Amino acid sequence: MKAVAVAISVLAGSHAALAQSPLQSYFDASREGWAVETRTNPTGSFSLVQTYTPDFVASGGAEGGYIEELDPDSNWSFFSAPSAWGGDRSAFAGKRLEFRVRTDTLNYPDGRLVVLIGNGGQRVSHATALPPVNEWTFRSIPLTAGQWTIGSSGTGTQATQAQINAVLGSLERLLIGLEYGGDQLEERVGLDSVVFGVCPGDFDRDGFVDFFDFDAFVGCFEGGACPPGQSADFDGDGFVDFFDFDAFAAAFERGC
Ligand SMILES: [Ca+2]
Ligand SMILES: [Ca+2]
Ligand SMILES: [Ca+2]
Ligand SMILES: [Ca+2]
Repeated sequence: MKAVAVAISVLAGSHAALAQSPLQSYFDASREGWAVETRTNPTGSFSLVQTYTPDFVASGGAEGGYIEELDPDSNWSFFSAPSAWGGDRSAFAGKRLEFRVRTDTLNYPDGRLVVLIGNGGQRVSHATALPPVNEWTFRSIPLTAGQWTIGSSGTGTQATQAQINAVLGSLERLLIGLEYGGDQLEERVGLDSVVFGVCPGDFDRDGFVDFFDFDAFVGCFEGGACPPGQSADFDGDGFVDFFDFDAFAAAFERGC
């Protein structure tokens, strides 16, 4: 009993040290407060032009429901996280932003852009690889130096960790690009399974890396139920095999 009590107190202690659980949108039943914003050129002032309401689609997402938008105008379009995701997110520094995206058109690359805007308008941005057409594609972006540049165009001067932390510390906007077609009303882009501030080893997405994650991964790997938005294909190469077990074990050991 004493060993159990010690183990529980160790677990409780590690939990108390973690300030914030990841923010998550799986769009099971609604658009969960997400919007679409169009903005002027990311290489310029990147000013807000107009806000739209994306469509909620009840099935056909990466898993279950998702949100979707037919590019509404000739500006640069982004999915915009709910305002409740803003504020002091400094606890997410060093963790990750993950999501799944799908586009039916690919002739304009700015949909790759992910932009964080801080209080006072300072911006950092990341350019993902281009997704394949018509396939849900997983993105996992570390909130660390080397992954983000200053400004909104995903190019140019690398942001330092201090600059990333400053934006996360007073976050105003989290924007995920959908501008994958040169014309308006051309590309239809979907978004699903967004997780902000997650550690890869936190398989059950509760904010802690602990034995429950190991248990959840093994259950999922062995063909049982997986946590929402999760798959046993941990390394994302399209196959479930021992390499996924290996990749998960490494992420588990890294912790949070
Ligand atoms: Ca979903
Ligand atoms: Ca377009
Ligand atoms: Ca966990
Ligand atoms: Ca795999």
